Amino acid sequence: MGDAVQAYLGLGTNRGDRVDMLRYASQELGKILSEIRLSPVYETDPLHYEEQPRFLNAVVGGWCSLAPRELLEAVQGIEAAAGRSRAREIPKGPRTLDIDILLYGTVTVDGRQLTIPHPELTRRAFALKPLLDLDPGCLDPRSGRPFSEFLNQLPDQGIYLVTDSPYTHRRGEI
Ligand code: PH2
Ligand code: MG
Ligand code: MG
Repeated sequence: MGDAVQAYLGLGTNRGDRVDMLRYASQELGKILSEIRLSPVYETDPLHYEEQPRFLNAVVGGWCSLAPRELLEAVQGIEAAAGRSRAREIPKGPRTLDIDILLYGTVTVDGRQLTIPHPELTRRAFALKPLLDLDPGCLDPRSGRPFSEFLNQLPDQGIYLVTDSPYTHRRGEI
C-alpha cells in the first residue's frame, strides 16, 4: 500500500440538488481520505459544452493510501451511487456528480484510463481556484511551475464564490 500522499480531488455537479451532491461526496470521500479538507464552493459557468446549467465546483484534499487506480475505482463507485451513468450522458455535459483526480502527491500517471495531474487542470479556473484556496503554493509536478501562474494567465471563466461557510473544513461535513 505504501505511504499516504496528499491527494486533491475536484468535485463538480450541475444536476439534481447540487449542495446535497457536494455533501454526499465529501461524506463518502471522508471514508477514503484522512484529514479531509474542503475548499470554498464556487458556482461556475459551464466550460467546453456551454448549453447546460451552471455547476457548483469545489476541491477536496486529504491523505490517501490507495494506489492511483484504486482511488479512481473508489471515486467512480461514489459517482455511480450518486446516480451518474456514463452510458446515458453527453460528454462534458450535465452530471449529478463528477469527481476528478486532480493531483496525487507529486506523482504523474500516464495511463489509458487515468492521467494525473488531470490533463485539463491548468486550463480550468473552476479547479485551480479551489485547489489554490487549499494549497496556495501548490506546484505543477510536470512543469514545476506554481499553479497560481496558470490561474493568473487564464481569461475570466465566470467563477463566483458561493460560500465557505457550509463546510467544516476539517471533517468535510456541511
Ligand atoms: N466539468 C466538465 C465540463 N465543464 N464546467 C464547469 N464550470 N465545471 C465543471 O465541473 C465542468 C465544466 C466535464 O467534467
Ligand atoms: Mg470526471
Ligand atoms: Mg470532469
